[in-house]
Amino acid sequence: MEKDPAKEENILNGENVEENQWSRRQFLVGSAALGVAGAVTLFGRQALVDAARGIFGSPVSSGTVHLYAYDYYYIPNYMTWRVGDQMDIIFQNQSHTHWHEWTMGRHVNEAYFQAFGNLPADAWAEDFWDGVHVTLSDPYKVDNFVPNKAIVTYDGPKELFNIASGGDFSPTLKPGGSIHISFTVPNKPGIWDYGCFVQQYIHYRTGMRGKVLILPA
Ligand SMILES: [Cu+2]
Repeated sequence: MEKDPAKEENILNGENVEENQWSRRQFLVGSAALGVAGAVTLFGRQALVDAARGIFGSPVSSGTVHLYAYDYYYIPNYMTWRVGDQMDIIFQNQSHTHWHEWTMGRHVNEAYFQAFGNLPADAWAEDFWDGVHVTLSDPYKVDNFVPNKAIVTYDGPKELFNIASGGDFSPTLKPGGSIHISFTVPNKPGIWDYGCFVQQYIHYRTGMRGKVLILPA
């Protein structure tokens, strides 16, 4: 799809402070990020992220994107999508020990952070996947999948997806698990957050989160 610099400019210079900051942000992406992933233990996760942000730009990611879950961060942790583009997210849990999920939305309910015991599973006030057509395929070691209000097509036997209810749209993978999520980027431009709320939001609070900038068509 053709870029529209004017519309892109509107997004980047919007009234939202967070959106204004976006143009200065860089992000971890693709094979280059994988190459430095091994250095995490040496330099620390935050240093790595900061360094990578200074190195890479933020091109539009259309087509296939590999999204990796580690303890406790995602690679990439920044993505740029464009309304109307076809996306194929291969979500893969690289942890050998931890369950991880992928949720996406806006306005995380931070009141839950101070809570104890069983917490509500719907952390986002606004679930990005509400009303979005999604096709799931190639499930492997899926702990459970919550469709919430997405319109989901399951490619293959449904029982493999361990469909659950309650909370935000969220594939949760066992260690080593993976799932393929296909969709057309809906008309929801702006900045969205993603994160993992496993273990009473500890993963999210520890830094297991990222952002997607969605540009208008
Ligand atoms: Cu997690």
